[in-house]
Amino acid sequence: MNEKINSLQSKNSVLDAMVVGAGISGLYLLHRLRQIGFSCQVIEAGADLGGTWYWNRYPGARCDTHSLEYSYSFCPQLQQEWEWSERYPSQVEILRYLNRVADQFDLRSGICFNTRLVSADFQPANNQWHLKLDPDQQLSCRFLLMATGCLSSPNMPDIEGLKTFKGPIYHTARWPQSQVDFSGQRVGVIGNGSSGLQIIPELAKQVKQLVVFQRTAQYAVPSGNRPLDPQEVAQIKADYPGFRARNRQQSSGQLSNVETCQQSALTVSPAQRQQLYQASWQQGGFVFYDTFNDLMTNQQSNQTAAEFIRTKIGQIVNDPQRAKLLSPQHVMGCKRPALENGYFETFNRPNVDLVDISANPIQCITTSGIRLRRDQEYLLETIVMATGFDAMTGALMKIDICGLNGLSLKQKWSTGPHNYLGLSVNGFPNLFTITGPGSPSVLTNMVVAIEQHVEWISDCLQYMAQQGYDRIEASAEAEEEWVQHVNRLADDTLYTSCNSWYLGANIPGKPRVFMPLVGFPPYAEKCRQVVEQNYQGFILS
Ligand code: NA7
Repeated sequence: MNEKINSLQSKNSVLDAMVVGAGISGLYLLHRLRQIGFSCQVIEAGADLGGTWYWNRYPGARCDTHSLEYSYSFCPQLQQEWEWSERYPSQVEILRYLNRVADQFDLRSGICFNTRLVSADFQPANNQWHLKLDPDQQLSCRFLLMATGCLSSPNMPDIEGLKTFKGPIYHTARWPQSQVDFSGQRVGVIGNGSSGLQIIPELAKQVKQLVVFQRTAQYAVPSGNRPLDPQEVAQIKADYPGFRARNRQQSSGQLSNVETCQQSALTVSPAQRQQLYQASWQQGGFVFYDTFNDLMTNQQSNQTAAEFIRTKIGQIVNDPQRAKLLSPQHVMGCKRPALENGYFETFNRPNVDLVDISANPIQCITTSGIRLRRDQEYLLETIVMATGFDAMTGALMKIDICGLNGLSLKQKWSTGPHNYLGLSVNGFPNLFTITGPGSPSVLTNMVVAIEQHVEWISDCLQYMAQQGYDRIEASAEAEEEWVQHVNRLADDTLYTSCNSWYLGANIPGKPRVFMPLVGFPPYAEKCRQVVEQNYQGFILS
C-alpha cells in the first residue's frame, strides 16, 4: 500500500493533477503546479528520480546537448549557482543536478517511487480521471499529465533464444544500479545508435574481447567534449536570460553555427565547402550537421556532408575493409545522427571485432553466444543490447488509457499518433502529454521543449481555474489539421527517407508515421497564438 498517495488522497478526495514520471518534465511540472496552488502528485516507476538519466546509466552515458543549455532556465539563482564541469554533461552529473533541483524545491515529498500507472479511465460525469496503479491503488484526479518521456520504453528485440543465454544480458536503457565488472570477458554489443556509440569505446577498454554486431553503420562526428572554460561559463552567466532566449530562437532549441548555416552547401565552391565542414568537425558537436542550411532538405547537399564523414572514417580506421563497413550509406540525419568520443578509433584496437549483421543477420542467441544465419557462432560471456526505444508513443501505449465513449488511446493511435500541438488528444479531455508526438520534442534541446510545454500547460490550468472551466479537450478539426501540418513539414525534409525510430520503423508492426515536429520557434509561436485566441482549437467547458 502506498502511504504517500493515501495521505494525499485523504486530504484532497480528488487530486487536481496526477503527473506520471519524475524525469525533467515531471519535476518541473510538480514545482509549477504547486506554485499555482494545485494539489499534485507524481508517480514514478523507477526507484528514484531522473527519468532518462536514472535508467541510462551505462558506461559512457552522456548528453549530447551542451551542459549550459541542457538545464532548467526557470530559476535564475539555480542557473547561476550550478557549476557544470564539462561541455557535455555525463549521466552522473545530470543526475546530481536533478537531485539538487529536487532538494532545492522540496520535490521528493511529492513523488511516489516504484509506482506505475496501469490504467486511466475518463469519467465524463464529473470530468475526472479514475486511475489504477501498481502496486494496487485506485484514485481520482482532475488532470492527468503524462511526463513519461520520448525515449523511455526500451526496445528489447525478440531474438530467438534470448532467454536461453547463460550469461547476463544488459539493455543500455535498463542498466544496473551497481557497477558491472566486464574485465577479462568476451562481450557482445548489439546496436550502434547513440547509446552503442557511447558504450562501445568504454567497454573496449575493459573487456578481453568486444564483438560489435552492426546492422546499419551510423553517422557520427566528434563531440569535442572537454572541461568547460571558466571564462566561457562566466560570459554565458553574465547574460544567461539572453543566452536562453537565443536558444529558443533556434530550430533545434540550442545554439548552433548560426553564421555558416545561412547558406546552401551547393552555393559555395567545393574547396570552401570542405573548409567549412572541416571547421565544424574541429569545433565538434551538432554544429557539423548545421554547417549549411539545406542538409536536411536537399539530397545533393546532404551527400556532400555524408561523403565528408565517410572520408573521415576512412582516415581514422586503419583497416580499409572495416572503414568501409563503418561508413553509412543512408541519407545523413534521417536516422538521428550521433556525436562520438573515440568510437571510430576503437575499431583500431586488437580486442575489438566488427560483425556485419546486415549481410548475415542474427539467427538466434544460444546458451553461449550469438549465432548468425550463415553458420558462424560468436562465443560470449555477456551481451549488451544497445537497441534503442519504442520512441515517442511506447510509454503511453503501455498504459490502458480510456477516453470518451470507451475509446482507448491504443485504438485511437492504431494508425499513428493523432493529437493537437503534441499536447492534447480529441476524445481524451483533461489529458496532456509533455513533449508528445506532433511537438518538436526529440528534434530539439529536450529541456527547452519540456519547459515550454510545462509552462504552457500550467498556464492553461491556471486560466481554467480562474475562468471556472473544468474540462479541456482538443477539437477534432484542430487535431486533423495539426496532424496534416506535422506530416507536411516532415515531407519537405529528408527525414522520412530511411527507417528510423522517428518513423517508428525500428518496432515491428508500428505504424510508419513521422512523429516529431520540425522546427521549435514557429511551434512555440503557434502555442502562444493559440492562447492569445482564447485557446483556439480547444473546447473548454
Ligand atoms: P537507436 O538510435 O534506436 O539505435 C539502436 C541500434 O540498435 C541501431 O544500431 C539499430 O540498428 C540496432 N538494432 C535495433 N534492433 C536491432 C535488432 N533486432 N538487431 C540488430 N540491431 C538492432 O537507439 P539508441 O539507444 O542508441 O539511441 C536512441 C536515442 O537516445 C538517440 O537517438 C538519442 O536521442 C538518445 P538499425 O539502425 O535499426 O539497423
